[in-house]
Amino acid sequence: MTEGERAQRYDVIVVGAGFSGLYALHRLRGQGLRVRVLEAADGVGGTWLFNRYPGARCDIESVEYSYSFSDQLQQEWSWTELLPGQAEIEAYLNFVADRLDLRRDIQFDTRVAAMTFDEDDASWLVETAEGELFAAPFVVAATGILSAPLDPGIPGLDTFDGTVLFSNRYPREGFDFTGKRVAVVGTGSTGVQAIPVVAEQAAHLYVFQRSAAYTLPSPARAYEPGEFEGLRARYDEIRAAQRAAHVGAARTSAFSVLVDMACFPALRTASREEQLRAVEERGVLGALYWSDVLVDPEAGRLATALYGEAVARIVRDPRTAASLVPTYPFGCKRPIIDVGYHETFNRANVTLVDLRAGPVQEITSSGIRTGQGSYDVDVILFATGFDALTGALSRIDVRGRGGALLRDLWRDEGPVSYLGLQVAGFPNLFMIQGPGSPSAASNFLAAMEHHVEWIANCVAYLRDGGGRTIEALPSAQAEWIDEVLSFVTGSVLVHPDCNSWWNGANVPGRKRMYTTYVGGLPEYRRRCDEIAAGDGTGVRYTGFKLS
Ligand code: NA7
Repeated sequence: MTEGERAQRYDVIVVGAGFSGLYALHRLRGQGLRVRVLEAADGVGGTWLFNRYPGARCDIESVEYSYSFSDQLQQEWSWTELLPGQAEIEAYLNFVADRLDLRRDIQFDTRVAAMTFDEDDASWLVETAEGELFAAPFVVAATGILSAPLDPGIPGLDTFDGTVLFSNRYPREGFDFTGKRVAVVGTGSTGVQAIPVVAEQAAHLYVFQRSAAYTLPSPARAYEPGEFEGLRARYDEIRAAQRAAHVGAARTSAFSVLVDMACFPALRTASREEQLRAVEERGVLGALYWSDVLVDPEAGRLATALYGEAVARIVRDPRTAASLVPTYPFGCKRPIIDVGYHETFNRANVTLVDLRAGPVQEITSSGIRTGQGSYDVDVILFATGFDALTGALSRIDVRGRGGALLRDLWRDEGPVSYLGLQVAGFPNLFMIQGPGSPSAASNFLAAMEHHVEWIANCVAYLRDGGGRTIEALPSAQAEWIDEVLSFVTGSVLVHPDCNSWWNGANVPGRKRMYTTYVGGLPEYRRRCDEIAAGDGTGVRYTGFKLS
């Protein structure tokens, strides 16, 4: 018996049961397809299942960070907070899975290890880590953009006598930091959210900071009585505004700051008095809310200095305050919003270890040794981020035409794709939020729903006689990546001092390349629709080869 004959056959295999995988299942199943979702975890939720660290919270408003495709779901679910916390999002995804009866087509505790395209059969053979085989003409990789944890790679971790925690694999039962000496390593969005919460419990908290973060006060709060009900009655209007918004979010989000800045005067022409007044009135926001900060490097430098002044008004110890000022321009990393982050450094039980003064050298049995001294702790919480965008698929042996490995292609050429939906040489493999799409620079939910619908329509077209395979043309892929890069050339997003998961520079050995489409979701949707409609001669899916 060949592997193909042994395999369980479906019309579509979906990898992952997070936000994307659940909607892909619902949509494709609704088209009468036999769909199997393979999920490594024991429940639904994807990234939101694993990232249960203290303070984990979404930075986009709940009424926009939720499915819009079903008014029934919208009307039946009640959000309790403006920016939903991890637990509420996990509960929401379980509600959706139950309400849409999705679990019967999801196989949990099943990690996909390899996917190989069988050119003769025009189908994918999917092998799990447990040795099960599945085959389907189509695979939808709903593997998430922030789902492949990035290990810190610090020597000696296995010698540590205390407890090691990872924010992106946080224990389901939680962890009590009370009375413990704790190290948090990493000050990205995750560290910035966790640090104030851990500080309230720990006997002492050491924050190991490699790069300082620009962080702005979060508007997180519970909804007032009746407030959400008022919003729920206006979902049509809210979703219409969201659809028209450049980033797929028209209300409060971490992105609003970038949009709001444009409404303010220029920093370069502001008088010193105006600058100080801005900081006095709006704190750190006053340092950054100027229209020229993102577009004029000199204004960016002034804003960083002003941000330092704003931080120094909050953080009492001048050395700590100075350490909390970034050395790269604002806007080149995803904006971070926080609840009491800077204030936390005024606590007597919190110490900032600025690794610019001496990097981490090793983990010892009793703690962390750095170039500036050793720190004995009971617990180390790593908030060191992800191998984002391409990491999850790169960890699977994805072999396309001629046995080519996707991870090798991305290693050599960078994270290339056509529309972020397909990669040339990998027919019938669809990605949700692949590199080259608006994913990381948008409201993931809005971008994801569009991708699922585009893919579902494409599969329907093929099955209706359009062809057995669809495959991005290398020329179309190259042109698309050129276009994606053209949006960011010379911008703060490709600043050489900026190492982030947005450009892959946070992963040792990965090619540094910013390939998120920043032309806006409405324009991206228009382009995708235009491509699907074809060139007007009856040939659909421009830039793809259908056969
Ligand atoms: P990020 O934003 O990638 O942040 C990771 C942090 O960890 C960042 O401060 C890193 O410093 C730091 N880091 C990584 N490796 C090390 C080592 N080895 N030693 C010390 N410090 C290290 O990930 P997050 O999880 O915070 O957020 C990711 C996204 O999730 C976020 O943007 C939201 O969209 C949700 P660096 O900056 O590289 O110097």
